[in-house]
Amino acid sequence: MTAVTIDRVGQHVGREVTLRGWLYNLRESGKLIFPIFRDGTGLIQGVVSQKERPEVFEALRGLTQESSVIVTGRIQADPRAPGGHEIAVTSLEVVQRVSETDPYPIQLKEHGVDFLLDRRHLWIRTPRQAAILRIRAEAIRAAHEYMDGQGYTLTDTPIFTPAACEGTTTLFEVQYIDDQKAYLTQSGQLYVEALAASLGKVYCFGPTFRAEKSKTRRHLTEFWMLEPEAAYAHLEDMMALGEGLVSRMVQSTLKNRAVELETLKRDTAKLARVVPPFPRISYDDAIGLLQKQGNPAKWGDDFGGDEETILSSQFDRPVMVHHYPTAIKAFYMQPDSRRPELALGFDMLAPEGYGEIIGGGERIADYDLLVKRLREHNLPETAFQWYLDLRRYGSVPHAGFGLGLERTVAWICGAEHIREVIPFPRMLYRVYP
Ligand code: NSS
Repeated sequence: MTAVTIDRVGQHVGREVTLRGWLYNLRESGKLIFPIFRDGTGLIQGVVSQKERPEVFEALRGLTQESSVIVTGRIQADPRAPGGHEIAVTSLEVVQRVSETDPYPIQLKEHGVDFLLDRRHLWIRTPRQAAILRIRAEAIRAAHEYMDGQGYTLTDTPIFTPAACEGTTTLFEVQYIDDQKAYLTQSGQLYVEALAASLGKVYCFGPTFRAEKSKTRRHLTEFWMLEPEAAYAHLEDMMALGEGLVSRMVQSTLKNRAVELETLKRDTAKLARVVPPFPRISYDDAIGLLQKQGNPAKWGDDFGGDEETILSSQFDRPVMVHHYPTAIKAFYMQPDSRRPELALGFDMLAPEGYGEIIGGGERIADYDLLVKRLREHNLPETAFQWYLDLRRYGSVPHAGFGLGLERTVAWICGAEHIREVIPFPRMLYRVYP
């Protein structure tokens, strides 16, 4: 018997096939049983009549949710069935029967989020979670495709690092071999800067870590970041690359994951508008805009979630805010030569209150200025000698950014909280399962 997946049953109408998966739900109606099976690619309803298949009927009767099963039956088109097809089951093998006394803990009803997070290893089986994970995979695939198409070479940066990249307050310290200390990387940026001087245009895409003490719907302690870096590139180049990358991720998801977006009941009209050009506003103008909306922000303040939400709600696609005050940005940001109090940096804010999805800009290329900044930020110069070498040997203007994968996917999915869009979220007070 041909083993097929549920997403492909449409090609087997009228034929008998075998599906391998799990019992998702069961409805008994007199002499008929309607099981719903899932196999990771979708759901399909089955039908079994007691009269025609007494042995299958008995095997299914009372079968517990999430028992694993191999099902053989004839595929029939049925416009009323979810997915448009039904399987008339002719035989059934129970691979593992979930015990009646220890039933599957996640029922087809609402559960509290802590209950679900404690059972994340099971929660990921539900259709909503599976749809999110498929969208995440599509967003990653589209991102790689876009970056490759732009001539960027994928390079992997280390996870154990000797120093901070994004401030010392969120560093995870690990005891390295013997009594050496190391830190989990906050960003691959410093290393892609070195790689850009080797390969020209590069990007890394990997896990990054921040000991975030904030418990918000936008923060994880372990998240994935895509970080392009290009030699001889400037702020404007990175804003153009960022808008191209984000629109490709969104448009590819719309095209290739329409079923999953439907499962999530995502308003796709909002996503369809996400095409270049994205609006760009200066920090100066952003402050003016906030004040006009009655927000108390004043020049020099960094933006928090509230400010980001107000700013992004003015636009129907992501907005890029550029030229922030140097004082509130990272040590490596290149100041604008015309107004050195401003940095050649930008953030991209997603619509619908999802906040900052990209941060980046131009890096300091000058050796002396970089040393000065390291000192101002109290960073250990010895750990940065290799980074300073990049300014000693053939320094060039260069720029890049970091795109937070989970924030981007949370927005694409319309997810309420970032924890749903990574298979096993790591957050303040949560490293289980
Ligand atoms: O701190 S960033 O704004 N910038 C950097 O790390 C640069 N070193 C990147 C670069 O230029 N190569 O972080 C970049 C993005 C930010 O816009 C968010 O989308 C995401 O990383 N981010 C996070 N996502 C989830 N959880 C947390 N805690 C988090 N922190 C940043």
